[in-house]
Amino acid sequence: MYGKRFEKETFKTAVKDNVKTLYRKTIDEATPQQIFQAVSYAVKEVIIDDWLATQKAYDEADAKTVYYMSMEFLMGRALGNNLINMTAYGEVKEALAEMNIDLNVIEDEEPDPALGNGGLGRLAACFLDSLSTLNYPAYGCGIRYRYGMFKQKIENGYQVEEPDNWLKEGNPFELRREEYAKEVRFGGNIRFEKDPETGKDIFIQENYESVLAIPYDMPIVGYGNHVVNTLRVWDAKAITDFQLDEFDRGNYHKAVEQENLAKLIVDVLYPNDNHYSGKELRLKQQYFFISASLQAMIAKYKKRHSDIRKLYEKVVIQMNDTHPTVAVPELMRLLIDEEGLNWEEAWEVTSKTCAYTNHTIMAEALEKWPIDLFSRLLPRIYQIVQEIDRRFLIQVRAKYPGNEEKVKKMAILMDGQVRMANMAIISGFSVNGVAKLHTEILKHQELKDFYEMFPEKFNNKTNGITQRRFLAHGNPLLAGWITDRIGDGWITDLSKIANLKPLVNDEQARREFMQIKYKNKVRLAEYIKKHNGIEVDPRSIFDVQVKRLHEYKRQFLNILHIMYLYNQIKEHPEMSFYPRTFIFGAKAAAGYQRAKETIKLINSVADVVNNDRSINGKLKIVFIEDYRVSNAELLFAAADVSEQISTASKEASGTGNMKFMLNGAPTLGTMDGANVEIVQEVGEDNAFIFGLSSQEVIDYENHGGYNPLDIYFNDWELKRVIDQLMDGTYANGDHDMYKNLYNSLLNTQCTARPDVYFILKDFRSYAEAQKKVEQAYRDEQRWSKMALLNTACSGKFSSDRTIEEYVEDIWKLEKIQVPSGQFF
Ligand code: B1N
Repeated sequence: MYGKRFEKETFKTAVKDNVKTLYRKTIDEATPQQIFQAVSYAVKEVIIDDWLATQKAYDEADAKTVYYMSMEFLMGRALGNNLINMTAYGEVKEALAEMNIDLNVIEDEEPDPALGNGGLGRLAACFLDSLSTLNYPAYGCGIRYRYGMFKQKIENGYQVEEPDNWLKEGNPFELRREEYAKEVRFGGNIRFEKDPETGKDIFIQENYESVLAIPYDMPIVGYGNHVVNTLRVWDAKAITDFQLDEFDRGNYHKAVEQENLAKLIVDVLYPNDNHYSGKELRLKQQYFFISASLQAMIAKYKKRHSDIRKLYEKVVIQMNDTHPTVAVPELMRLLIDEEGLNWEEAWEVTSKTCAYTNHTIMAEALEKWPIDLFSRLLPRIYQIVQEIDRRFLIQVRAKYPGNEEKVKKMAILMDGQVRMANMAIISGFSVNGVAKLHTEILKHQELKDFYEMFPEKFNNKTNGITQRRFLAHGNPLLAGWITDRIGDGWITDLSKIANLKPLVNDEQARREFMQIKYKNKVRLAEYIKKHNGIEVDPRSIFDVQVKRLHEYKRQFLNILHIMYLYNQIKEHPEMSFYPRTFIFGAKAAAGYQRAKETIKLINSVADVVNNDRSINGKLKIVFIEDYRVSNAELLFAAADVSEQISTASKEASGTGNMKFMLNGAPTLGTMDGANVEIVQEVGEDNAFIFGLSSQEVIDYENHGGYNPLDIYFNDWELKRVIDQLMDGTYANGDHDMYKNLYNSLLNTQCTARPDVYFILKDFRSYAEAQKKVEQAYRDEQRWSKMALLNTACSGKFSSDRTIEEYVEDIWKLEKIQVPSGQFF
């Protein structure tokens, strides 16, 4: 594949040389971090040649390229993943071992690049992996945040946030590309003139502030195909030192302001998942990376093409939720003001270039910018949005004469706000949801009016995950076993994993499969011992819920049920009870009070239960600190049960659910998001489904909810659990600690609806499903079949499948073959 470059002796020499040139040290003197850097540079050197070869092949083919625009890319560590994809992991591991270096230890030296919150950002990362593996030309475009997702510490049971200084030691894989810098302008006013020669309107932005956007490129290595695409993330720098105009020269104050703006703009990722905060700085971030990316995209196009009206033949822009949708008016601006197109021409190009993915129906996540803020920050962009809106409303009124209700619902500008989703739907050629159920809800509820007007734009693209990271890298024992049994075709074609199905009836195979699961549980138990100081029994059921902390995801339901189990065990010590380990991992947005209280509750219950000797270790509760991509890989590999218990209709898709399934953990979940499709693939008997359906939830919501007191007063065991929130059992006698959580369920004083997420309503059904999990687990034969079947039926959930669907229905790309770049 790579000539001699990964052969042991060559690679060892490369590493030793790097340690020498970078640190003036011998390999024995180097620290693990220095070895990580040296190894990474050795790997990068090989990547660079393929990177060059790839870009050359794309140029020669004049290939159409997708630009995946996203505020978040949750990449996770690069070193191990790059080695896996270069099919050099084994060789390099052995080469390092010969120098007494453990590759796993070196991998742990790499900070997790965490430029994302949760599912949306991780999906973007999986998509890039698949695009490269499937030979499609692609750019990821985003922001090089100085600080990524905060590091979570647990102190006295509470979450404490610490800055994630991920660039502290330098990022060996990135490439700074100063020569492609672009200027981005904010604020000021727009002066309008007529060009004396052509008579055309000209718009001149005056009194603006500007920053310089500097791209950093990160290689995205495909699996075994020499393709290297680019993730381009933008840094900001003040422009003042070399480019103030006549009027501003010597304006010290302005220079300082622009310096500050540049620093601030890329300083930190907003740590909100599924929540819109409406901050001016966030809008600045959005426009900053979009304007820079589009300028670069157009410049690249113009190198080979003279007619900008044909732009859509060579590029397509996928907007990852509404966060990058300012791309629509910015592309219009560039085409009209910079490229000289008229409105109709620019509109044709823009509307054939832009496509939008919707990731949530949570009302609090909808981006609606106040018009005063939006127009002050982006005056020219605002004019363009007004014109898009004006022209669209003419269409609406023509189609629905006299129906001003429609206008109100569909307009972009309404009630003093800019509604970004409406703009994206109106302006793009494609609108997609991220799982079947979610897309149906979009079409028939949330976006009904738009579906009626533009049915042809709507389509579904059920999410997926990359098996390279979440099986080949994260679970090497299982990956090796699967390859022994069915060959390694599954690595690039996960549908082949269905070839494991016959093994479900092979007792020996099942035993081996469960032995691997056991070893992975031991590996996780060691991690837990080291990080939490808690002993857990790898023979107990590992029941895992890892995801962002959000009320709709219902970690609260999980912990209430654990409190209920604990009461039962205490009350009936003689009762047979299969030992269980409940594992949580979750970050709460820094300002999300109820979410933080839930973390405290989980940790407090853990303290009480884990230290109660009278229950003989039947129950253990573990909260994994700082849940992130690297420890996620350990968790999926070791899980017996996958908790996917969102209120039906609220989780657009979920992707953790797929990672558990791939690693052989049956789903305990509601009929929500992609769970529905998981059950379809694996069969109802191989999942544990409970709770209200999405239609039932929606019906209740349309009728003002339900009365949780009816349940509270009629279910004494549940009532006891809820009362324990207030009686100090888990709060050292403090009666107020969980007051907010208690009120969210029963809420007798507040104005909001009580139990918005139907926790009490679903409690009994959840407890019964948990009972069934226990029964199934006791039957080793049955459980091993179920677990193996989950892995064998996970083929659909590869992001490779998802990407092929995007390509076929939306992007229309061609596969480009890349020769090995080793001769550069
Ligand atoms: O996107 C994932 C889905 O699998 C999840 O179900 C969905 O919850 C998640 C605002 C979001 N939707 N919306 C966000 C993230 C950050 C932010 O600032 C919204 N995340 C999702 C992938 O499709």
